[in-house]
Formats: sequence, structure tokens, C-alpha cells
Amino acid sequence: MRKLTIVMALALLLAACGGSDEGDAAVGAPETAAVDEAMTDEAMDDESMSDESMSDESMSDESMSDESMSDESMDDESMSDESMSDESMSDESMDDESMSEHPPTTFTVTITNTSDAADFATPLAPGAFIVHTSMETLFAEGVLDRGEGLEALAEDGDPSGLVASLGALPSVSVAGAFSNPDGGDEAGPALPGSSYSFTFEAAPGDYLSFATMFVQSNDWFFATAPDGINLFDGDAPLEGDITDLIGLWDAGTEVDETPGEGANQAPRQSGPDTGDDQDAPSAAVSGFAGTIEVTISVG
Ligand SMILES: [Ca+2]
Ligand SMILES: [Ca+2]
Repeated sequence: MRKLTIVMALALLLAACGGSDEGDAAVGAPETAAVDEAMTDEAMDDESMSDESMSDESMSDESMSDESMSDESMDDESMSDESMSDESMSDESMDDESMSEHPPTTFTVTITNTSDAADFATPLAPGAFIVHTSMETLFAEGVLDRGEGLEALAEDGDPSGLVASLGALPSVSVAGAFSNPDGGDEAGPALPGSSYSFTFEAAPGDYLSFATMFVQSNDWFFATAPDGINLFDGDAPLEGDITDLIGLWDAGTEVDETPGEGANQAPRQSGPDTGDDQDAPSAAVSGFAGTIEVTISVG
């Protein structure tokens, strides 16, 4: 599924780029009528539409955005070169049918450290967020750390490596760090009672993943589930309290000590990456309910 999704994304990207080029070359060409004319039976035949990657089965909500799947824009994007005429790809046909139908939505996520009211108080650390279309992009449960920077985020509260790694992936449209607690202008931990916020743009088909360190641990982090959070239900953007969609995870990179007491945990260790290697698959951590509260809003 993951491979297929990537293939799909690439195919659409290539098709979209090709379409755009064709469109540029066709400025001033007749529009809608010409489009209909160009979309002859021949252009719509099995040869151009029967590719496995274009089957209904692969067109799940997960892998495809509504934006890229809208009726006629689908045809435009999937047409092979031989079935495309300049006439069929005028700028206006692209704009009307696929570009302006779903302008990006602006989301703001706020992660509040509510551990002052929970059983165990801990700071949170600067974290990473991404907007993506592929599954298990930020991390995968039950596998060894992939060496993309999650270890430094989970052990030392340093998101920079992970942001750089994931930001280079073709399936990631936005990658960023949230470093400054709300109301402050300096990077640092979000102490109990304070929060981080970050803002980004996304469109139907996009998922959100983020991670922030549970600072009083060796290598635990709060994060979205491995596949991320689907930001849209159809065309409707996700809004409200999403705390239930966030979990606590052990990165599996450093041997755990008692939370709040370990000499190799960030508040007490002598420097970054101090502690015994764990070399274990990542796993969910139970307990610590009420440590964070997460909301997402639109606008
Ligand atoms: Ca661990
Ligand atoms: Ca450590």
C-alpha cells in the first residue's frame, strides 16, 4: 500500500507537471468545447486508463486527495501524452476543474502541556511536524529506529535532524519544527501549563504527523499514530480536540530509567545522546494520561 501510494503520488505529480506544461503551451486555445472535442473515445480508451495504479481499488481516500480526483481533472491528469492535445489542456480548463476547486486550508495545532494537572509533571521539548501523503512517514511502530533523526528528538529534544530528513521526502509537503513556547520568542521546553503552536497549509488527502519529547524520560515522545492524522473528512477539514489521536511512544533507542529520576534523561544527563543503547523496536507506552492536550483549528 505504501509503495503503491508513492507510485500513485509520483504518477500524479508527473502527470500534473506534464499537464501544466501542455497548458502553458496552449494559452489562448479554445477551452471547454475544445476539451470535449479532444476527449474522444480514443483518448479515453482502455490503453490509457487501465493501468493498475489507476484502478478504483487504489483510489482510496488515504492515498488520493479529492483535489486530484475531481471528475474531469482526473481525466486531464491521467491522459498520456499521445492522448493529450494542446487544445485539451488550456490554462482555464486546468484552473477551473482542478486548481481552484480546493484551495489550501490553513490549520493551527496547539499542544498544551497539561501535566501540571496530571499524576506526573514533565516538560515537553521542541518537536517536529510534517504534512504528508504517505503512511508511516514520521515513524513506524514495531521497527528499529530508522536513523532519520527521531532519536535526537526523543532523547534530547532536538527536532532539527528529523525535520531535515523528512522534509526531503517527495510525499512530504510541509516539514517544520515547533520550538518556541507560545508567548515567548526563544526556543525552549514547554513547561507544565505552557504550549506550542504551529500553522501550516494542507489540502484534502493530506495527513499530519508530529512528535515532541516526554522530557522526563530517556527516549519517549508524544506523537500522532504512525500513519498520521487524516486532516479532512471528504472536503471537511478536521477541527477541535484531537488529544485522543495522540499516543506516547518509546523510540527504542535508549534503555529506560524511572521517569523523572534517570541520570541519563535529558534534564540530568551530561550531554546529548548519553545513556545505554536499547536497540529495540519502537513501542507504545501506557499510562501518563492527561499529560498533553492537543487542538486543531482552521483559519
Ligand atoms: Ca527506551
Ligand atoms: Ca539520554
